[in-house]
Amino acid sequence: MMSRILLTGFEPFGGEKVNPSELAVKQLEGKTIAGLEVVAGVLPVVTVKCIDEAVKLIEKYEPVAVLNVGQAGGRVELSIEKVAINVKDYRIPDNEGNQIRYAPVVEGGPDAYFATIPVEKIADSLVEKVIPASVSYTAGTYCCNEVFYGVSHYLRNNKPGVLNGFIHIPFILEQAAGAKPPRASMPLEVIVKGLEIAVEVVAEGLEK
Ligand code: PCA
Repeated sequence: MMSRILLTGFEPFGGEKVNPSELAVKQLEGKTIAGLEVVAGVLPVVTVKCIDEAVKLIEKYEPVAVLNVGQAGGRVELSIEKVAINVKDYRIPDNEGNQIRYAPVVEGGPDAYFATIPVEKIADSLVEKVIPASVSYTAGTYCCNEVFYGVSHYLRNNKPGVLNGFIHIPFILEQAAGAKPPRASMPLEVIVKGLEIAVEVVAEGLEK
């Protein structure tokens, strides 16, 4: 059986009609990239449930790597996240109205986890292929960081060989055209291409 990589996006939140992370992972679902079969899922923007859904998908698909993707409105390039922190401090309520302040993701868990995908190599490969990208040292303290931390914690304790990481993506053009105040954006095709390159780099690292 072909090895799988799980890509996850999120449902829309914060009053947006779409979430580009959902659109992007759906475009890649079912493709084979560098010998990896892409499986995909969409996570709720709801505390705890977001991690539970991600873990469910991992147990269902048994992937060799997990790449969670989320929208980071305002960012101007693809952000390859280096670190997940054990903090939840929500800037806005989640999609079920939970407004969490100053709480850990996992009570008593380690302060932080580094991504186990080759973060720096992915950022460099993207730039080399003329896609704006950089390593980011904060995934925030909202649902995205929560999923990144929760998945890191789950894998470390249950499936230590499985790689994981998180990529934040900008708004797409449809979310930016006519917006006041103006918003940075990137075409969905470029984001999809960028994720494809990220998967290729992850796949290269898996080959021994
Ligand atoms: N972005 C949010 C959560 C869901 C998403 O797509 C975040 O950056 O935390």
